[in-house]
Amino acid sequence: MLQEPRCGVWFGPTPRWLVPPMITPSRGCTMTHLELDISGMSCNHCVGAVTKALQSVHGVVVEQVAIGKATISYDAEATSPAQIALAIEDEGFAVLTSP
Ligand SMILES: [Cu+2]
Repeated sequence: MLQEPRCGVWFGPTPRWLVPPMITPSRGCTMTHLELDISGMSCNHCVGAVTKALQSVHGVVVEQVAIGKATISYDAEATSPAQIALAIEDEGFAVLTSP
């Protein structure tokens, strides 16, 4: 039986709205939009750290990261909001919105 590429692990053509080289959802994959309010961010270094933390989470597509805020989409089959928050907290920031 032919296996469908799992959500979040398929590296295909990058949609215009994504910053390459991001993971793009596979066909039939449902991505959930998520906005996070993050405390402890004060400069571009923090933006970079949060971006890197989010990118390290399997199944996450980073849309935009700014000071105090991150906008992402995630594949609910690959990860969860709790895992995403944990990755940010590992970098020393706090997630204010609990989805
Ligand atoms: Cu900073």
